[in-house]
Amino acid sequence: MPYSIYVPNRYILNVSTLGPFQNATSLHNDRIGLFHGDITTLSVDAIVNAANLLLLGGGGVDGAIHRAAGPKLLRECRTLHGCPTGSAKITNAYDLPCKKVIHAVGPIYNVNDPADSEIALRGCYRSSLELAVRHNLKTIAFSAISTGVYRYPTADAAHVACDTVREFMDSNDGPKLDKVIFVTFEEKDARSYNLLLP
Ligand code: AR6
Repeated sequence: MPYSIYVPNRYILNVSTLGPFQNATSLHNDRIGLFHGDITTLSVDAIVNAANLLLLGGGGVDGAIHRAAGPKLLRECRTLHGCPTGSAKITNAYDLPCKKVIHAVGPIYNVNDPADSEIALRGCYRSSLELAVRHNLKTIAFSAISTGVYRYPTADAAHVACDTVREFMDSNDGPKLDKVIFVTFEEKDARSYNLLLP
């Protein structure tokens, strides 16, 4: 079924034209999309921030989300008292066009223990999806958690993201979500997701 996202002042993005998800059925393909651009422009139910343990803002996508949401976001984040790595917390979205922001804390990639980093990254995606379902949110857009200053290799991170989302969609809670969108900002991220979601 065609599905569109309203991108303010820009254009209507039709994500139904996206290609198949590797090892996935049409059940997955129809409900997973890619968007190349700024996550703060998406009027989905929830966007997922790549935050840090303190949840008090920062650079990268975290900085962009806080700038676009306005100072009330930081005020609410202060009441959350941080969040452990591999987990996520939810706030209102204030001046952003989406309804909620889910703040996920990705791992700082550990070259000496990549398995540990993977467990934490999977935790981010799973916790965010669980929060979305708990709050009755149907459309969720993920930033490429940990692939910036936290240095998680992009292709590995994209694989973890796709695999965890597919697993969730196959779970009992999976049908409660209408659409999951992976947002790529840099070319390297776009290339990795294009390979997985040709
Ligand atoms: N829209 C979508 N994606 C973006 C945007 C944007 N506006 N801006 C950057 N990205 P990073 P991390 C992509 O470094 O690695 C912060 O200071 C970017 O290209 O933002 O999880 C936090 O406070 C990259 O692919 O997050 C933490 O301290 C992805 O977002 C720390 O950085 C994630 O890059 C978290 O590091």
